[in-house]
Amino acid sequence: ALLSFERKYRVRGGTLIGGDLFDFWVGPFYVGFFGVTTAISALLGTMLIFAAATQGPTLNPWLISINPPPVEYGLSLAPLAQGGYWQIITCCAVIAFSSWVLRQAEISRKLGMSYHVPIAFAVAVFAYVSLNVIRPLWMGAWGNGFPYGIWTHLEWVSNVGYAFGNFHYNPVHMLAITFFFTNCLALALHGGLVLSAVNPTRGTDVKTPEYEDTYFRDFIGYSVGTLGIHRVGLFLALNAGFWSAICIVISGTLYVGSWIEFWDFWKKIPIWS
Ligand code: BCL
Ligand code: UQ2
Repeated sequence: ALLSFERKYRVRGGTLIGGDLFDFWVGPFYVGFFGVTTAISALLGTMLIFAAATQGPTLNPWLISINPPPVEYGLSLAPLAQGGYWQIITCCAVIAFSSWVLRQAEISRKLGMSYHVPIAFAVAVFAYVSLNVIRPLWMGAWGNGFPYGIWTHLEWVSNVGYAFGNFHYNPVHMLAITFFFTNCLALALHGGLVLSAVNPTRGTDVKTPEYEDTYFRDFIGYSVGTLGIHRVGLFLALNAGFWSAICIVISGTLYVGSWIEFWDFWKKIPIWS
């Protein structure tokens, strides 16, 4: 059934492609052209994961792994059982994730809102694409992508991490981690502040945003503001994903060798060397 407020927002138009053809809802979900492409590619990709899993040596969910082709295959199309499944599944994933971005954009347009949500999710998609498309292309072999498996993707991270000496020495990895941790601090402050305002001392009124500002002015002499904290949060979150993508895409491409040795330039600066 249509809820009372839905009539106001379930408006026609805003589609990027397909005109009115897919401009409808299924239950609570907006469909659109990109709802159809998401559904098809996500379903096909998922079914191929199951198909590939049944061809593998184990059905233990923790150990199932769909591997990219061996590096010797370079950038060629591999037989299904030697990484072909991985290649098709990766295609399905890229189509599904990009369709999801574009569906978010259509919903933004339909409601006359800005594009913050699709832009934000596009950064996550960029991180995925840099891992399994851009970096393998740049290095000349699909075999450099990560495998689809719970255990094996962790092993990939570990192996790739140590292949560059110690990934903790990668300065862009440091930057990405710092954004993740700062984002965690910002969300803890924000969540804590809002919940403390709406859960006041028993028998007293819920506190207004002025109280939230005052809390931080009393505490650290500054309040970034109720709108400002959301800008800070989005900034931190997007930078976390973005610099993650950069830290891995430059490893083995722009920068080869050990990230530990990268810092030799610092030790060699004439002032103290
Ligand atoms: Mg490290 C990467 C932190 C130690 C090697 N490392 C990362 C980054 C992050 C991080 C900055 C992963 C996040 C990311 O990419 O998000 N590493 C980190 C920390 C430590 C650490 C905090 C620590 O020690 C405290 N790392 C180490 C050690 C090395 C090491 C030293 C191993 C020995 N690290 C590596 C390597 C990599 C990282 C190698 C990377 O490749 C990785 C990185 O930067 O990747 C980019 C980005 C987010 C995504 C990629 C997710 C994308 C999601 C997509 C778009 C949507 C999925 C939809 C889904 C399928 C649908 C689900 C269905 C629904 C549930 C229904
Ligand atoms: C704030 C404010 C909010 C908040 C938070 C602050 C009233 C509800 C958390 C305080 C935030 C500051 C000082 C910035 C923190 C920055 C980093 C990089 C962690 O002032 O306005 O609104 O939720």
